[in-house]
Amino acid sequence: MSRIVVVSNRVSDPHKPAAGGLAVAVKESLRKTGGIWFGWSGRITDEPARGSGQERVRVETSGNIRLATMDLSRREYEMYYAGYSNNVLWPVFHYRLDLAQFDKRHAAGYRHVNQLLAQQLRPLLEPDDIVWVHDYHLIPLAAELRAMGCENRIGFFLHIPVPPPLILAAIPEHEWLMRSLFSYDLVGVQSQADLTHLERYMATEAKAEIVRDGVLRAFGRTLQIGAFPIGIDVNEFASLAKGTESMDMLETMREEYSRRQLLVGVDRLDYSKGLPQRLLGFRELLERYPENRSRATLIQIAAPSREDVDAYGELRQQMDSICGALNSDYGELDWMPVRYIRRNVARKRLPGLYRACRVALVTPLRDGMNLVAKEFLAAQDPADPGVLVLSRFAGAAEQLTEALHVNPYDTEGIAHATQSALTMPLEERVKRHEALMTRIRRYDVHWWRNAFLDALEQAVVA
Ligand code: ADQ
Repeated sequence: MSRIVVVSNRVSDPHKPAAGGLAVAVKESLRKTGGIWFGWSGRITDEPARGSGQERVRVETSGNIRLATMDLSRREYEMYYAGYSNNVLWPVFHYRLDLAQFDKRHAAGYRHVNQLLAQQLRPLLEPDDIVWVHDYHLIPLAAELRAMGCENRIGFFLHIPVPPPLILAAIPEHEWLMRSLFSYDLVGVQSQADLTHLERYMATEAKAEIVRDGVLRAFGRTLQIGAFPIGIDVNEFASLAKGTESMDMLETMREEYSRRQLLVGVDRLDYSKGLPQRLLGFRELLERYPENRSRATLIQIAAPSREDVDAYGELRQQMDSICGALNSDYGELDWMPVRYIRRNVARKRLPGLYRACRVALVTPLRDGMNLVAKEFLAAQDPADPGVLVLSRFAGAAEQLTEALHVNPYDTEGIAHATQSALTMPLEERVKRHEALMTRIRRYDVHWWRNAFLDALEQAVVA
């Protein structure tokens, strides 16, 4: 069996809990088989780093995984990570052209860091290694590796959505960027909608020949593309749920909120997650269905994220103001409608939190998949489960058809769906939960890993 080399922007200690879907999934997919995890250490060095070759890579061993990391200089970080990845690719791929800040220097910095990463990774690779590159920070990595003579099988998985071709075409460097995908043997996306957009882009903008479904040819190379919806580790989550931290959390919540119906949202504080709209939807619920006043409490956990990007600072202020107004307009001496907590919750406690809640509001404006939706369902008591209110614009909506789907821009729609969730009879809750769990179990993180790697091994390379 070939060794797996995972490359992602950030490498974190596999034995420490991580927020962020990618870290969770990569850890869970490498833990069983071992291999190399290569990428940025997360550290920024103030001195511009010099030199090439091996000198910037640090290799540590953590169980059966070798962690190969390098630091970035402040300038590299600003151009590649904050500048291009988070101010161009993240907003555009989430359909937010209004938030994109195009700057040629950032595009050059992005390319430079991808070159640098390829240079550092190249000597670590054995000829039989299978390389699995993750996410939008590293789109041109395979092209850089190929330019250095690397002939390994290389696959790429995009964790975020693929927008329609004309939105992608707004990126000034889109031709270069998307062409570089042809250096991979397999490109995986989260959903059928993403796959359709990718194929249409390749056919119309890159003039690729569609050899057959999922196989494209252009620039002298054949590329296979496919949808591989990411899942969670259901068993690991179930055992977390039985752990003391989770049980303590459940008990604390039940004591603290014994007379309330709880709703929960758990997200990174990111504009793609639709948090202000969700809070306004909850406000609308209290307005339209006053029986929920003094009764329903929304617990919104939001982990701070990318705080050096302007749009995130604005979102933080917006949330402070919406939550403040909600609590002061509707709150009573013995009841606050929203508990807004801007930090991470320890992963071990999450199942207990989810289980204490009757409804989860997962209402992103756009999301590649959204693992919180799946975690919430996996944490429920099958005999008395909670209800998932899910944005139709989350990748997860394609799979989780028995959730209550909403348009996250429609605050009244969120209010009505939330009311249906809060009042749904037990029998219907159980039925929906069962159907959803069958799919979550079947398409778990192991399925995702195996389906992607099998397809990569079998991809026609030419
Ligand atoms: P994210 O945008 O980070 O991931 P998501 O899929 O919801 O979004 O994953 C978040 C993960 O981090 C979950 O495991 C969740 O439990 C955890 N998490 C989030 N906020 C937390 C908090 N405040 N406290 C503790 N834990 C928290 C990207 C894409 C998604 C895609 C994943 C995986 O944007 O669409 O589903 O990658 O591919």
